[in-house]
Amino acid sequence: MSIQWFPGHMAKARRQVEERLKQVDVVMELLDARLPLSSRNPMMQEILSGKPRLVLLNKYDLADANANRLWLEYFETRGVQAVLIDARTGKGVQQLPRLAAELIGDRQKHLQNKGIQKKTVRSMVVGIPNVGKSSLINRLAGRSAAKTGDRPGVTKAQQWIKVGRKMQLLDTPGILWPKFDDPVIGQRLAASGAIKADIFPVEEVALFAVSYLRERYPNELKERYQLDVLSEDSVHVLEEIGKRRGCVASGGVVDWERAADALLRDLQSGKLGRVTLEFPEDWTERAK
Ligand SMILES: Nc1nc2c(ncn2[C@@H]2O[C@H](COP(=O)(O)OP(=O)(O)OP(=O)(O)O)[C@@H](O)[C@H]2O)c(=O)[nH]1
Ligand SMILES: [Mg+2]
Repeated sequence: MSIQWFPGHMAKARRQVEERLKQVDVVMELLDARLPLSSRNPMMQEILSGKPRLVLLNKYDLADANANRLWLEYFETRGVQAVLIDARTGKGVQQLPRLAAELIGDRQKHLQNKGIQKKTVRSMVVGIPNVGKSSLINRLAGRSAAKTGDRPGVTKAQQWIKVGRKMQLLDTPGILWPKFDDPVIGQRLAASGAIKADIFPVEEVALFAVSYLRERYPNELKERYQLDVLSEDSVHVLEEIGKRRGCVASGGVVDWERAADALLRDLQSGKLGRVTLEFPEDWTERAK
């Protein structure tokens, strides 16, 4: 299934980013460390080409440490500077102003040679909904300047936020792209919590998650739900999860929606352990 977003809304979001870009020295592109390429907006790649850019793999605390290493290597071998960060606790965030300054250093020097002294670095923070843009800005600013929330669509409009005297950050609303070429991208995004629950049926997303976890993280699945054996049948596994989590309707039948919600909540909050939803090997060369 491919999902269609509202084209008018997306066109507006794109325009807003494009308009601001002229004022911006460096872009911080936030990706979700659990699904770096599925959370990378292809439209952004077009708009941002030519701007100094830092790729930040956020929520690395929720992602598999081994996969984090593989993803860093992936970007490095493609000449893209990527950094693991945890915007919630601030791990990895401290180095960002320095990295941003280094990235734009040459340009600054060029301006200085012409006698132009730029006082502030302006940076735009972009990424899909719920990836942690506002959280990162609050970390860098050292105060709660931007509203954050555990659901997509919290930031509604662009907002400049001052960080000390030398930096200004532009918070932007999360942008998803109009159509996912590959349905699995939509499923991964939904499983990670980037897509509002009403777009995909929650049971479908949970079944996708179960079959993925059974393949890549069978022990985490077994341990969390005390399952001795993992059935080959994802529906059966979800039924067992529902029973273990007490998601049972009258007559003893499993309430699928509640079971699906429970599993996805566990996955998204890290209760299943550190889980990465895609590995570099899952992608072919088309993705850069
Ligand atoms: N575990 C973990 N949670 C994070 C991290 N960064 C952000 N979060 C959580 O993710 C949720 C979304 O954070 P926001 O900063 O509101 O995300 P956003 O990208 O601004 O979202 P929109 O404004 O909706 O586009 C919040 O519940 C944050 O606490 C992180 O590095 N690790
Ligand atoms: Mg936000």
